[in-house]
This record gives sequence, structure tokens and C-alpha cells, in this order.
Amino acid sequence: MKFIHTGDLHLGSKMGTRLTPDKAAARKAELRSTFKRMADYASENGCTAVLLCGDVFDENEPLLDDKNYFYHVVSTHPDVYFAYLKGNHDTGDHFSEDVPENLLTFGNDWRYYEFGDVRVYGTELPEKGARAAAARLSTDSNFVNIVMLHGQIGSSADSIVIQDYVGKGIDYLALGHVHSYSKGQIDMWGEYAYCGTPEGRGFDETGEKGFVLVETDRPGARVETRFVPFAQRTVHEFRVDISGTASKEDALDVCEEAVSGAKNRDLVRLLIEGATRFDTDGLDTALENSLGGRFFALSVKNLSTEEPDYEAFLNEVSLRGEFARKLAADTSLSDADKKRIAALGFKALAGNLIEDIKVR
Ligand SMILES: [Mn+2]
Repeated sequence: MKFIHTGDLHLGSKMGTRLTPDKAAARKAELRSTFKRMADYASENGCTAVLLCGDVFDENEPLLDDKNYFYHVVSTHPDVYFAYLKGNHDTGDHFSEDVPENLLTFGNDWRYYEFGDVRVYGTELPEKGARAAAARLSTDSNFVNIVMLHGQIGSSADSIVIQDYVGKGIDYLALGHVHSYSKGQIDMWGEYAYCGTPEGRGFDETGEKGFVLVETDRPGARVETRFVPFAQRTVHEFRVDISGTASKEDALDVCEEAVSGAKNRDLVRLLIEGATRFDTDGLDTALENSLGGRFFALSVKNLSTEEPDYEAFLNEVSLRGEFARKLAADTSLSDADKKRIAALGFKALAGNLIEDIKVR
């Protein structure tokens, strides 16, 4: 038997962080269609159920439009069950008047659904005292036991404490809440996993996104799981250290090279770091101009600092040389201060300080 483990869809998410309104709207639509594609996948691959581990909607009172979309997908895939456990973003009682027959829901105490030799358990954990729920769970070893929960793994009374689930006969603990895929072992029988969001919603939700395919009738294993990449676009974050570059043009090349692995359709955030001997003003704009058209969205942040090598000018017969010599001779200044002062001083001498002052 096959199950799709997903969650944290956050349907209705604004997607507005650093995306233009039209791109945010496009991503909203993609998020929806990824849910539909997942339902199609379940149908086409003979999955018994889609396990929705919370935060299906982004808001407690989702827009009617998002609700309708969700129910439409559920009711147009009658051959698949949708087991919907609420998370911390969709706690409101927003099930429609006539819930489709294939939509299975959970409540404040443990409930299970039986599919042949598989039982799928779940409960919606309270914000306070989530740990108490673990003690009330009992499973039947005659069944393959899948448990659904939404919450943060931790050690406090309000979190999911994995230790509490040891020896409970769980074959697979399907978790929602953390937006990236990860897995671990409960005990010698069972494993747990966070499925992550099916689509990165902003520049902070980086990496490969998809769902977990859970198979229960594999030879030699009660449960076999694998992460299936399924997102339409991937969000990347690249950190590039330009300390070793000799010029702005050089740094531009290094940055362009750093993002070359991202696909054209992806969302890319580029963080430029390090200390240079040259002024990097305008590097972010230059990159936005040269790469902006290539990606679905690009965000460049220049966090590098300029540390001019004033000592290189000590012998220069010029105003700059005089300035460097004065700086070098000043014993009241630390090395770091001298570099900072040099950065401003060289800029002033080159006539570029006015703009800097204006900005501040
Ligand atoms: Mn979430």
C-alpha cells in the first residue's frame, strides 16, 4: 500500500516577501497546482491516501477561494483518501458543510483509520501540553502503524518528544510543522520524518521540496519511505566570499559562477560576503542586471566590507600617500579602525564620499 506524506502547504500564503505582485500571484497559483499534481500522482500511482500533516491553509479563516480549491481537489480524486490533520496555522473549524466522503479528519484525541492491514492514527496537539498526548497512544502490532502529528520535536511539555513514542509500535511517524524534509529513528522499528513544504514560499525556504512516499508492502520491510522531489521551482541561497577577488569585475565573475548551478526557473538569493581591497558599490545592481532575467526571482545582498590596503600607498607621492602615512603613524588607532578610516578616506579623496553621506 502507498501513502503520500505531505503537509505545510500553506494555501493562501501571500508569497509577497521580495516578490513582485505578479510573481507572488504566480507562485500562489503554483502552490495550489502542486497540491493538485500531488493528488494526481496519488491517483495515478495507486496511493491509498494523502496524509496532510497540518497547515494545509495559511490562515485560521482561509479565503473561500482557497477552501473551494482544496475541496475541489479532494472531491475530484474520489479514489484517494485525504487524511487531514490540522496544524497551528489552520486551527479554525473551517470544514465545509458537506465534507467529501474521502476527506478524513482528526480531533483532540487519538483517532485512527484502517486501510487493510494499515492503521493511520492522528491527533491534533494542543498548543500547551502536547507531550501528554503521547501517553494516551496505543497501537495494535497486528497492523502497520502510521501516526500523524503536527508540531515541533523538542524536550519541553509543549513539544513532540520522540522518546515518548519509543516502544509504541509505530512503523512511521509522519510529521508536519518544520518546512524542510528531515528524518530520524524513533526506535529499532520505526522512523519519523518531516515532509517539509511542497514548494518553497520565500527566499528563506530553500532547498529541494517535495513529499514522502510511504510504502507498506515492500519485501523485507514493514514500511519503506523515500523523499520525492516535486516542487515546480527551487529556492536557492548562495553565500559567496569575494575576499580573494582583485576587482569588481572579478567579483562579478565569481558571483555569476556561484549561481550557475541554479535552474533558470528557480528563485535565487545571493549573499556576498568577505572583505575586499576595492569598492564594491553597485555590485548588487550589476548582478541584478546581468542575472535578473535568467531566474524567476533574484535577491542580491552585498554584505562584504571594504578594507583598503592603505599600506600599499605608503611610498606614493600624492595626497593619498600622505593620508596613508598619517594613518599608519597614528598609534591611537587599532588596525581595524585604520582599515575603516582608510575606506572612507580613499573614497573622499576619490570624490565619492558625498553620495555616501547623503545616503546616511
Ligand atoms: Mn507550517
